[in-house]
Amino acid sequence: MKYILAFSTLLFAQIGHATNVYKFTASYPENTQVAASTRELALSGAKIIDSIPQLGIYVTETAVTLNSRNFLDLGEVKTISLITPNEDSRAKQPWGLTAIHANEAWTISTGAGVVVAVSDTGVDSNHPDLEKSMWRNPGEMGTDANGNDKTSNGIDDDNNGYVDDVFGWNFVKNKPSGKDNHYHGTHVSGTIAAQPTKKLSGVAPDAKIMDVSFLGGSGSGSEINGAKTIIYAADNGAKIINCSWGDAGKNQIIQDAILYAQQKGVLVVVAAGNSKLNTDRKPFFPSSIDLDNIVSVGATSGIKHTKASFSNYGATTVDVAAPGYKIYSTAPTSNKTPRYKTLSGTSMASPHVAGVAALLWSANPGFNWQQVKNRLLETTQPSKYWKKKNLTEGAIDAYAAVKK
Ligand SMILES: [Ca+2]
Ligand SMILES: [Ca+2]
Repeated sequence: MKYILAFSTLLFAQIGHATNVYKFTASYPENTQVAASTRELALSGAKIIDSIPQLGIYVTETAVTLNSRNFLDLGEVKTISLITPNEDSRAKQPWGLTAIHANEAWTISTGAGVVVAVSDTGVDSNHPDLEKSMWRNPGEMGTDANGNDKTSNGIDDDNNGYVDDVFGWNFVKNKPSGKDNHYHGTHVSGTIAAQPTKKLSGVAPDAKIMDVSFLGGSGSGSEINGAKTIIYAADNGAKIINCSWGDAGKNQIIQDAILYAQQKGVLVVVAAGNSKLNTDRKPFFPSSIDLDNIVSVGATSGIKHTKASFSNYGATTVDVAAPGYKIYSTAPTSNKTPRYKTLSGTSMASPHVAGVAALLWSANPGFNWQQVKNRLLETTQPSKYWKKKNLTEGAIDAYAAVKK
């Protein structure tokens, strides 16, 4: 069968002017009227102002009329929000490490060789507990032919479309990442891979954090930029992507991006949300997206894996639980002083599972995402508090996952 490029439009609400998103796909029947390519779009005079070529998505400044019709309405492109965590002023030791048996797991694996992308508000790469944990793009390190430092020479040395992207990319400000627009991403990153100190350690301290941000200081960002964080991570070597965000609106572009990540062999760990809801009935996205490479995580509130009262749940839509109450972790430095915060939320639970996935993948580098996910879900600690409330009816167990 001959494949042709099909085309569809969807409304893209943007302040100031109407914008259309054109999606090209390769799966429409031959008798469909189509725009043959981006060339046809260009000939129409429409100016492409944004795009995700990997997903066939092109955003134009003005509506255009082509010899075609709408085939697929992806819905309004919208804003996505952080799952707002609750803050607690009392610093707590990271009890979550005890609950998931991290100490025992570290006798086998500490996560070396695995890159975990944090799609969030950004990461403070100067925090002393995170500095050594940051992924550094090997294609933007060293010196160029003119003897200049590749990290800051203003050149896209590895030709990946991003100039001087040492730690990843900040899609809010369209510049290299390594700073936090907020504090959420730095906290999530500490739970995954902070260097061990007397106060805390990440679950996988030898894993590397790739900083891909799309949520700004107010904790919101666009769906298209959210998709770009996932695409960037999948294209630049991340094995795991942590997404501690979401909302109740279905978002097709995010789904397409996670499917793209699946095709690149990437596991996506997501927070189930903090609305006390059964997401089997009232879905929460991306947690409720039906793609196999997603692991959806609810929050526990104690060492016995009690369900945190705020946590969403769902016997089919939530996979596993992890510590998400009064989690002590890194916060952005202020005047060169490293800071810390104690936060609660499924945003804090998801990075515990992303960290365990890194331990497991490091111990079994030949595994594919499906094997990693299967092992994570086969080795949970049973919890009566999660009976019929998540797929495994249990909480993550780092040691059981890596010891086989
Ligand atoms: Ca680059
Ligand atoms: Ca450079």
